[in-house]
Order: sequence, then structure tokens, then C-alpha cells
Amino acid sequence: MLKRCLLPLTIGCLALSTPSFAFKLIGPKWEDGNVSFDTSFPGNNNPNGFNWGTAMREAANKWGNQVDGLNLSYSTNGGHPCAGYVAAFPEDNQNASGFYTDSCGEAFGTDVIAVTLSRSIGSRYSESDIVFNSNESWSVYDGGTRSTLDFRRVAVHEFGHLIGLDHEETNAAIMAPFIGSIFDPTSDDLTGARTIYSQATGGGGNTPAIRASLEEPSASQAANGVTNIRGWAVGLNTIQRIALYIDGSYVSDIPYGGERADVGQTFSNYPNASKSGFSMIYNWGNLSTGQHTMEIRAFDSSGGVESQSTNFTVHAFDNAFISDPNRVEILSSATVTDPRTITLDQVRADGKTYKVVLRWNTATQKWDVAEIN
Ligand SMILES: [Ca+2]
Ligand SMILES: [Ca+2]
Ligand SMILES: [Zn+2]
Repeated sequence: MLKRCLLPLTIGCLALSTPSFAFKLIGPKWEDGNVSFDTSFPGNNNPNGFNWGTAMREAANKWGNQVDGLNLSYSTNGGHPCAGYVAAFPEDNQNASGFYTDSCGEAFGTDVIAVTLSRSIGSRYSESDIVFNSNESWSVYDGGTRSTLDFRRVAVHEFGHLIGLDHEETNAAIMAPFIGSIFDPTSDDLTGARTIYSQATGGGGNTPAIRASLEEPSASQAANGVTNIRGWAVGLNTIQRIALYIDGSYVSDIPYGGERADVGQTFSNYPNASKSGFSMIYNWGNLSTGQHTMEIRAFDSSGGVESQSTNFTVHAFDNAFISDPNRVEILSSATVTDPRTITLDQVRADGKTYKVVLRWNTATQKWDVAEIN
């Protein structure tokens, strides 16, 4: 049995080898990409008005709806995640989810908030169950973490384990080992899931002419200052260029051909996959504050095109470039609102007062400005 868990604090849960630059796969997958899942949700002792079964399906659909070759179906047959593990619940041969006071007979590790218990036969999963720690206080919300845990993002993470994804410690990912502000699968997460299920035997198996991934900015990432746009693209035909579009308008081509040994290893059936990186420095100050869409298009020598897009939010002071440093002042003390978030309630910038939130960003490895209000 394999156990995968999710932690609220920066305490090691799984020891991983040297960080690489992409998603990690556990190994097994579901035969033909078909997963049936029971969302009866027993053990719910802190409802707070939420329908956990519905939230569980919403979480699972974030994978199922975005991954070809992964097909989800649901039931409410009273399945219990600890069936077969705990004497009180006889084996029900279902993939189930629910709350329980411990990890089906064993104590949850320190600060573990949910666990996925998986069994496999050879390279195929046979059964997998998700247990949520009923000692925690749960609710459902998007955005930054609050005092109660967001059930749905934890469910997205655990379902990621259920379909075969391991923890990702380098790129921004819902599969990060610690809960944070990410609540949807990122492009890195989805690339991992697609890598498993686009090749599932007997279902959805194909080798598209072009595969591309936009890794940074990641989904819903806050963008400000001068940072990187990066990703990779591989093709059965030669990739000729990568073009960048913002809010639907062409901006420029992105230099292509960078070293990506990890992509070369994963997609060894594509020529030159180890030289498939693209990256470019971009000044977000060129854009207005608020939400924008970024799209990259990879063009190959036979006229094929593959597009990847992401939404991101630009945060900035009204004056995009404040040349006098004396016009920027922090007027209140900093508050640590969660282990990775610093809030500055009063920042005076060019005569106007703002609230500024700094949040740890795995992709950039620094505290980035996540909100300016
Ligand atoms: Ca699907
Ligand atoms: Ca089960
Ligand atoms: Zn985990």
C-alpha cells in the first residue's frame, strides 16, 4: 500500500531526491484511464453547511475535465475510505472518500490533513481511497489560505495522488507537499497527468504531433516586476517557433531550444526533446493591473500549431514606476498571516495608501507581491 499525504506546515512528509524541473509520477495508472469513485462522504462531523461529496466531485473534475484519456464516474453507494482497513468497515471494493479520525487504523502523522491510500497490481491501480482528517476544521473556498482548511484544494491534491502524481517541490503545483494558495491544477500538474493518461493502454492513447507546456506564469499566478515566461514544446516535426500572445494580441517570439533533459527523458519518442525549452524575460509593468490571458503557440515545420494559455493577475501601484524611493513607505508593522504570507496593511506609495500581501512563490523561489489593494 502506498500512502501520500498533505501537510499544512513546512514539515517533511516525503523525502524526495534531487529537485528536477517537472512533475513527478508515482508509477502506476488506472487501466484505460477509467476511475469510478464513491463520494458518499461518511464521518462528516463538522459540516459548516458544505456538501463535501459535491466539493469532492468538483475537485476530481478539475483533473477529469482537463485530461484526455482520464475518465471519471461517480457513485454514492455508502463507500467508506477505511473499508477493509478498519474492522468496523468490511471491504467494499470501492474507491471511496470520507472523513475519519485517523489514517484508517494508524495515527495521522504530525500535521497530516489528508491521506490517499493506494493499492496496485503491477503497473495498474486496483483501488485507492482518500481519508480526510476529521480532527481538522474544514470549509470550502478559493484564494489565500484561511484559519479553516479549504477542503476542495486538499481534495484536488489527493485526487492527484489517486491518479498517479507524486509531490512536486520545484514548480508551482497543487501537488506541492504543503497546502498553499494554489487551489487548481497548474500547467505542470496537468502535464504530469496528461503524460500518464495520454498513453493509457486501450484508451485515449496517442502521440500528438506537438506537445507544449507553459510553466511560468502558472495558473492564477500573481505577476509583477520583471520575471520569466518559460515552458517547453516538443514535436514529431521540427518546432520552428514559439509565439507569445497577451490578451489575444501577438507580442513577440520566445527564444526556443533551451536545455531540458527532464523533458527529453519523459518524451524520448519526440526528436530533440532534450532541447525543447523556451524562456524570455518579461516586464509585467507594461500591462494594466488586473487579470490577463497569456497564450503561447508552438508552430512546427508542417504547419501544425499547439496552443497553451493561462490566466494571471498583474498587481501594481497606480504609478507604474515611482522614481523617488522616498515616495514609498511602510506605515504599519508586518503581520505573518500564514507560514508563507506577510501582510503589510498600510503601504504609502506615491501619495496613496495600499494593503500589500507578500506570498512565497515556489516557481520564483521568493516572496512575491501577491496582492495590492
Ligand atoms: Ca477526461
Ligand atoms: Ca476502498
Ligand atoms: Zn500529498
